[in-house]
Amino acid sequence: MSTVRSVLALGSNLGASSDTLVRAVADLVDSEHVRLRAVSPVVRTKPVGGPEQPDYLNMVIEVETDLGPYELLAHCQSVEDVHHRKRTVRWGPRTLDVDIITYGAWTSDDDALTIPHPRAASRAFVLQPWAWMDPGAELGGRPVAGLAAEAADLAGLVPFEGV
Ligand code: A4P
Ligand code: MG
Repeated sequence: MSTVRSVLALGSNLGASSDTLVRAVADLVDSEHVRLRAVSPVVRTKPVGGPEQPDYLNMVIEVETDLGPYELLAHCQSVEDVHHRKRTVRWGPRTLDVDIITYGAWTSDDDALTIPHPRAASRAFVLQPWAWMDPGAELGGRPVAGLAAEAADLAGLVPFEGV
């Protein structure tokens, strides 16, 4: 069966965020269709956009999957739901957000699933943990580490040392 490598970005700024991220990674790979390939460090980040809200914890993982892209999106959303994600304010605080950043070399401009994620290339909270996880990673033909270095929110990012 053919499989695809996909980078997923996780974020949380409500509740016990550190525990939520650990449990969400376990939930995402608790499927015979999804294998964990790599895990980034967790970073603490200043919120980008949206209303006044707490700092986030962010991380990325790389998985290998035989799910199609929309099946993977549904899987990610079901894990958000397990963690009581409520969709009220766009870019508002959340217990858990799981975004698909890349899905192999596949691209899509569908509003329901835009791949690569349309805002990933400018967000240090995605790019920096990704570059630490995979120093050779590229996005849109550019090194992820270089994109991270240029991202406006890099100054608000620090490694998370635990609670
Ligand atoms: N959707 C389209 N493409 C994708 C994709 N590649 N991955 C659709 C996941 N979903 C995708 O998402 C809204 C809709 O986007 C979904 O129905 C899906 O079909 P959502 O998760 O319900 O809403 P959202 O997360 O509030 O919106 P959005 O546009 O995904 O927000 P962003 O751009 O992800 O921003 N600051 C820091 N420091 N850390 C963060 O993690 N996150 C955000 C959210 C803002 N600021 C942040 C952080
Ligand atoms: Mg989202």
